[in-house]
Amino acid sequence: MMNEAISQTDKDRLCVNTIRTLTMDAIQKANSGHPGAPMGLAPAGYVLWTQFLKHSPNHTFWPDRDRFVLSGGHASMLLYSLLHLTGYDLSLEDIQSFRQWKSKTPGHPEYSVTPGVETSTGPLGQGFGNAVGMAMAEKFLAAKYNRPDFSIVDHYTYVMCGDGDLMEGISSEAASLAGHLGLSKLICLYDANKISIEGSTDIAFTENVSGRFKAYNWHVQTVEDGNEPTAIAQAIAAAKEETNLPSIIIMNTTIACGSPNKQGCADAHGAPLGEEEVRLTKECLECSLDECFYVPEIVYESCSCKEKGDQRVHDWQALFHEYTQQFPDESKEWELIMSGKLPEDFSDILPDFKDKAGESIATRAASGITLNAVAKVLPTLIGGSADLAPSNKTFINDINEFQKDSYDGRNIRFGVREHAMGAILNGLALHRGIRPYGGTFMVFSDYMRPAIRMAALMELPVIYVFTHDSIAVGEDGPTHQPVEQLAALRAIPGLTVIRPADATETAQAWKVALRKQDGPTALILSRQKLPIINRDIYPSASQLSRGAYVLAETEKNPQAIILATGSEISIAMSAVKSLSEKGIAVRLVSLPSFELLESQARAYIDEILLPHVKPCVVVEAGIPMGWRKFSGSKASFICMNSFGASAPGGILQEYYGFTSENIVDCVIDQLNKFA
Ligand SMILES: Cc1ncc(C[n+]2csc(CCOP(=O)(O)OP(=O)(O)O)c2C)c(N)n1
Repeated sequence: MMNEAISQTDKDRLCVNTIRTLTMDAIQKANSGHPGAPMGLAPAGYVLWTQFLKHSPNHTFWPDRDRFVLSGGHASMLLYSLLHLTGYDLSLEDIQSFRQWKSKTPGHPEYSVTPGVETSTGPLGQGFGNAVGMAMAEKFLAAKYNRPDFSIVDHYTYVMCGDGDLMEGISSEAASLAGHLGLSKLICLYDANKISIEGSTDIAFTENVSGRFKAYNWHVQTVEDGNEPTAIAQAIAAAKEETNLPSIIIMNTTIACGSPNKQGCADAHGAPLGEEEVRLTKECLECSLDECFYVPEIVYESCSCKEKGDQRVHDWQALFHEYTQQFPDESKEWELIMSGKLPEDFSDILPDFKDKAGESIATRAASGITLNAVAKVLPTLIGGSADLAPSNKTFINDINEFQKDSYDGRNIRFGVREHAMGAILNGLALHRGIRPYGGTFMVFSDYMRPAIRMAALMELPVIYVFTHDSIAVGEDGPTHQPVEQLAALRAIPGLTVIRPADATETAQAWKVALRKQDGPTALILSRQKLPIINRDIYPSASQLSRGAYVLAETEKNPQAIILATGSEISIAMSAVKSLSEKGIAVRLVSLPSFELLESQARAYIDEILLPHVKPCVVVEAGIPMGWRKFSGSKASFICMNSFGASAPGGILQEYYGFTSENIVDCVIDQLNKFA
């Protein structure tokens, strides 16, 4: 009865303030966290989630839900409060366990830990890039699968970000591309509270954000008082009306809004307010002082989105059912792509390069051939390169580009924006329905490393095509010659790194990458031509899936082992021949992937590496870091221990010891050492 007497404005205020009190209480209890941003963003979060966001707390993976990304992940308590209040499977007890071991409310939002969290955020700017990827996924899938009267894909992507996100370069890259592509269903709510950790943003960030986004071709609005729900609602409604450009709503907010002594102060960014200040704030907000984590019943009533969400899902399912009747082929394909599974005939289509045995092609070229073959049976394999498609061989022939007037295109032009490309690939994968890939020169994988790390952390099936993989790049010189990147990529937990030796291994590497549903894969490919191994003579390249296999062996009981990868395999093969002519029995192991090998049973690893055979030579044109676990510490390493140089690749290979003669000498040295 009492509830009916409360005006909408009062209800709104109570809901907004409950987000603030939950935030303060959880952070106080954990004795750590970031209260400022959630308190300032509470009105925007409340308005967006209860009035605009098309979501369903009971159906967290419903394909046509709006996506919401909290790019400033430190503001996680905002998201947890919204999830709890709108009806997700996130209880008050979960909120009370904020930041605790095994809780559903970790310090920063984590994908697959909390229902309703669409991506892991924390490294500033990544979420912004993810959101651009999600909005691209929506445009692509809508263009591909919608039919007149059947808009089965029709949703918005909302991203909330702060000053920190917009200071990071990745947001500039991603926003520039979003503007170019006219991603009109991407709406950014910018928390312009003018505070970051060190104090006022005036000390380092005085640019004209509005002018910047206008220049990117975005629709720009400013909400003068970001504490005013109606003004925010009007701005979101106007952003939705915009059908050509992505939108940013610059909301002038106050960090820790409501706290009498801490609002507007940098102190409130990343530390609990303190018990006394929490009490004073609750007093100012006219909230209950008696109980912590108190949520008035009327707040639950006002915020719950369960019923509305169930209805939306029901309506969508009815529409989709009708779609399956009218468009059986499309709907079958839709089910397949949303499941992430590969079509049954997928393996048959892989090139085997049998008729080319003995010829030479670069593994990057073999990758391009394989990509073009598999693209025929994988309708949502989409991707591109950071302006290096002709070099990376990432273009799918006879298929459109993904552009403003052709969202059904599968060739994405990322521009020279490696970092944003990485985050966008993650967004495409997070959206679901898409198998994304992206390429660049391997040396520039460093430019996208933070996004690769996030892909690995979230176990996203993203594929990286890294070409020009060693000093053999040659004339472009040491700036373009990766040396430490291979080891650095292998250092990322959960990233599968594969460096195939020839075209046949390259096709198999793609197969492994495409089959992998639970993590990213980096394909490490040569610029230079490499001989195609004759698989009628040598063991099948399909053994690549085990990470390592015996490629050549002169006798049953080898005296020494050579471990090599990628372009060094062909050199090692010729060394094996010379050694055998000298009567020395060696085993050459092709070891394209550490991670795949380490996932094998110990017995297999031992069978391949023969731990009792001590003499060992490792040949890889990268730093030797990481190899000792396979080779033993007394092995000989023909690896790189410095940067390369500007000269033709062949000369560099010779200078740095990547020759058959040097391998032979090293094997003989090893035999002497262990004699
Ligand atoms: C890439 C990256 N660099 C640094 C940080 C550490 N950090 C977390 S929040 C923050 C300041 C962010 O300021 P703002 O976006 O204005 O957030 P607010 O102060 O409004 O909460 C920094 C530097 C980070 N999380 N990610």
